[in-house]
Amino acid sequence: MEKSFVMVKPDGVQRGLIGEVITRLERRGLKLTAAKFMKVSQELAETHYEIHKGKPFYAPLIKYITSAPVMAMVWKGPDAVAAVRQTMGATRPTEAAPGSVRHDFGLEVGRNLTHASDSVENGKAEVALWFDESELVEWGRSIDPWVFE
Ligand code: D4T
Repeated sequence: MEKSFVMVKPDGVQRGLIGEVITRLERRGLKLTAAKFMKVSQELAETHYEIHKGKPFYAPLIKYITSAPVMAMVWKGPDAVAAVRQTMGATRPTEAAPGSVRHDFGLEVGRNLTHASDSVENGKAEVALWFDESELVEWGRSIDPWVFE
């Protein structure tokens, strides 16, 4: 089953939206596999956003993501990467679909509240970057047969 790395970014944490994001993913039927509340080091931020190095928004992005704690998580399910991206909404909140987290709570791309892996491949790489194998919890959920076909 696919895994998606999901982060409630510093603005989401400061605005008290950790529970809102978790609730939406839980209600969707996705399964929580790992979670930790943490401050992001400069090194981790730079590795995670390496692809954006050199872009005008890179420096503010690193400053923002290291400015306050984040909630880092792994969510699992069939098509989890696409499902989570849909629940979060497009990168720019003003382009995010109504009902998505970024639409419902956001305005600016530099304060877009959450991160979610954008491909299955990146999902694997991000889970490995943010979590040790020992932090991933494999568990049986009693409702699984009612959510997963
Ligand atoms: P993340 O990676 O944070 O989930 O965002 P997305 O996957 O949705 O979008 P992204 O990688 O294109 O952008 C990473 C991060 O940079 C911020 N950003 C992006 C910004 O501040 N200005 C911009 O013009 C863009 C494109 C927002 C998300």
